[in-house]
Amino acid sequence: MQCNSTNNVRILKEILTNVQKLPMNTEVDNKRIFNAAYGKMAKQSSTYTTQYHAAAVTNGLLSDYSHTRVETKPWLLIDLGKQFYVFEVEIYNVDEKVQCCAYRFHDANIRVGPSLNTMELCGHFTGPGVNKQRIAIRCPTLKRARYVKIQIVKGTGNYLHLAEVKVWAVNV
Ligand SMILES: [Ca+2]
Repeated sequence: MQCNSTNNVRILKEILTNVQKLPMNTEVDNKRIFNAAYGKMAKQSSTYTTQYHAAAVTNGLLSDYSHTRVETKPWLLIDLGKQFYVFEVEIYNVDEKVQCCAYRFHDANIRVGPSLNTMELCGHFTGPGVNKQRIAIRCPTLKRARYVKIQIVKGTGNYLHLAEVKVWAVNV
């Protein structure tokens, strides 16, 4: 019994190690991971005022924000400029001491794709968000993508405002 139990633990450890390796692809194991969104172009479905431009989410500062007008399904789109292997989208919610209403970030789909008509779901955030929350959305598999779209898909009277979005990726 003792021997079998030890053996089972060893087998279980091997399985867990292999499962943890699954999301990674040997093609990218030795490549450097970086924030492919930094300094890149961004658009949003509408702009509250010019102070709250979409590219505020890719400027590396947590002190400024993108901000749509009130809509049913507001969205934010980041153009990485070329294709990368994307594996995680990291979203920084607002600081309520500067900007109100972190709860407004909720029920959001995070989609990625090589073109605007071939977007796939990377993950979903139900929320509602809390003050200065950092939300890491790990795609279930590596996604080859140039575009990253964040869109609130539930409810009405929604604003989308975020401090920063990092797109962790490796070069293709
Ligand atoms: Ca920012």
